[in-house]
Amino acid sequence: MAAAVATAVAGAPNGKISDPRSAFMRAYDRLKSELLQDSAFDFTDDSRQWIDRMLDYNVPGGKLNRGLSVIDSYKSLKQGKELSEEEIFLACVLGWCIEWLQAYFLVLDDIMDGSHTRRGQPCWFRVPKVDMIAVNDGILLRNHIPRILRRHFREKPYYVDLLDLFNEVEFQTASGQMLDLITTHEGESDLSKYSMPVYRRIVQYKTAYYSFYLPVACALLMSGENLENFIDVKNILIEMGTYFQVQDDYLDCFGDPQVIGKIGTDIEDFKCSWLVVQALDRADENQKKILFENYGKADPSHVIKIKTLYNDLQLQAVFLEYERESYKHLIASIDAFPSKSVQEVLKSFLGKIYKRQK
Ligand code: GPP
Ligand code: MG
Ligand code: MG
Ligand code: MG
Repeated sequence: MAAAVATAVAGAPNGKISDPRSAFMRAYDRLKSELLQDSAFDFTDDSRQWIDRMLDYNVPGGKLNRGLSVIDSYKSLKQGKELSEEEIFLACVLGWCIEWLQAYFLVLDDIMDGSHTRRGQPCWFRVPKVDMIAVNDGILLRNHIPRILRRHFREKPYYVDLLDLFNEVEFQTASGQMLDLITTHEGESDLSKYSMPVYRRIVQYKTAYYSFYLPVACALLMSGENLENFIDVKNILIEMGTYFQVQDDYLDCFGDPQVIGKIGTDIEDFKCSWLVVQALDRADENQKKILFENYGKADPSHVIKIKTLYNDLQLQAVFLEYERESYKHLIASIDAFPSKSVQEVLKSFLGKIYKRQK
């Protein structure tokens, strides 16, 4: 798998993109400076500095998997043909639009989840003098996306489809976030309402569309494809996105905060996490009592009781088995695709997340 990841990052030996990551970072600098010169807003020195710092703090510091996948996927769809500088740059721009979208979601999600750290630093709203200005920064991040798209894609035949795609995916994600938040209220009055179908619906909407479908859909639009012809691809990507969020939930409890860059809050927040759904499924009456009495409480003594119960129920082993099975199932579904380039896109994406530790 390490080799697959290396190829995905460095590009196939016959391709022109020898180092997509550095091309990608150069595109970030250009997009940022364009936004800072945007004549629609009369920047003062202070306001320019605020945006500059806010962008650097929130946009480029993640794994960049989503953004880099646009370039990677576009390259596979071109079946080894050399990409022009222009094509590489445009794929990078779409990749950054997804990273901007992600930054917008994370700034607001961290407020809603009461989180403390993100990507190894305090959440943006916890930074001195930021506080609830972070809400407006989230709105600004979101508004940067159509400005970037207009500047670079306005003349393209697929411009309207791109705008529509970003709007649709944002709507799906916000709907998923709503399900995540209101389900938590239902769980507080009756924890036994948490089940696998409830869980799957939340994560499909809050994570899978924007993290998995969106990068590939961007690459397809750039290649001149009609998204309506790729419903099967979309369904596999949603499956992959669900697996990715199960990993996120697992790492929230069992991951190393130094490695994942964030301190988990799912137990304290009463979240409908994959772990609590599995625990409810396996617990006897006594263990259920422990869950009902301790889940969703901020005090560390309660949290530790939940973690001990997760260990007693061997949820780490349950997760490893789930991971193996999901991988097997996804590979089999991908292999059933007639198009080799679509297979390559999907396998490369899966290779980036399989057994991830962060
Ligand atoms: C991940 O949930 C989902 C999102 C980040 C989407 C947020 C959507 C909004 C409209 C704000 P999570 O809370 O498990 O993520 P993390 O563990 O990274 O905090
Ligand atoms: Mg969160
Ligand atoms: Mg959340
Ligand atoms: Mg999480």
